[in-house]
Amino acid sequence: MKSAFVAIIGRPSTGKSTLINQFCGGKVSIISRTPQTTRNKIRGIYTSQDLSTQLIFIDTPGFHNSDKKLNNYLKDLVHTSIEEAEILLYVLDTARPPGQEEHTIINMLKKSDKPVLIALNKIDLPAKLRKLTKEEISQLYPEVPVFEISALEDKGITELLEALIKTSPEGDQYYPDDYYTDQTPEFRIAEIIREKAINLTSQELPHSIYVELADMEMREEENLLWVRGFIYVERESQKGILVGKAGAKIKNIIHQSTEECKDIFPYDVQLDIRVKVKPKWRKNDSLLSRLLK
Ligand SMILES: Nc1nc2c(ncn2[C@@H]2O[C@H](COP(=O)(O)OP(=O)(O)OP(=O)(O)O)[C@@H](O)[C@H]2O)c(=O)[nH]1
Ligand SMILES: [Mg+2]
Repeated sequence: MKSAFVAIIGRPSTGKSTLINQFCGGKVSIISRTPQTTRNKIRGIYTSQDLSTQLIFIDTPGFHNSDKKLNNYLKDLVHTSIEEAEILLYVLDTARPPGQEEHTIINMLKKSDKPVLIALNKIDLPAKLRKLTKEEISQLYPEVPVFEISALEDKGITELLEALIKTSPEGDQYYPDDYYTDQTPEFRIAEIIREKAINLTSQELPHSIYVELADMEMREEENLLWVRGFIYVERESQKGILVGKAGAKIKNIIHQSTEECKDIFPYDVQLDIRVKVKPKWRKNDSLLSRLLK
């Protein structure tokens, strides 16, 4: 048996979460166009009995050079993921020019002395900048194998997976065959709600949102999980945006979240979700250390 922890590292919005979902064949990690959507170390599991392999992928927050408090927590998660992993998968977005962060990331990866593979993602998009990214990356990091992929359209994923398996050491199977994530229902539901809230609002609001569930109750006779939770924002005006006219926006967030829960859980999920204001939560250490891990 081969097994390995594989940390997926890269700048915000390069497609790391889309890729982990593609590897694991299910929704493990939430996705949005807004940078810094992922705020946790998210495990997704790929198991192949035929190939006697289990890979445990760790999706990480997009690495961004900023010293704001929340960002420092996110950067710490990237660092600890690199420490915990045996293989590092570095994902770049070929539709954007390589950024400042590439230098910091490459230095981090080189320092770790672990095997690194590079995935150049979004090759389904026009190839204008792809050559530039390829040239720059092969200069900065010449010895590392490079794979061109589209996480969205499932292109080049099999080849990348084969290379990861080749790189994996012998090891034990950590999770049963049918596991594709180790997340609790509570965490998954909160993340789904956050994804819908991000995707149904624009620009600045997503960074001000966090979600916490307060109560859950399994009603066996109805095969229903009842959930009460809160979407927190920083200001009254943001609360207005999230609630929407006559509650239309929050109703839509609840509706879309409930629909998605149907695809994931073998029971119905009923959501009772309210919006609350928590000023300056992004500066609150005890909250951040509870939320971001
Ligand atoms: N065209 C195209 N878009 C992609 C591809 N992979 C991801 N995207 C899009 O890129 C955006 C960001 O995707 P995510 O998977 O959330 O990116 P991420 O790297 O996890 O982002 P953070 O968690 O913020 O660091 C979303 O709009 C995705 O649909 C791809 O292969 N092709
Ligand atoms: Mg992500």
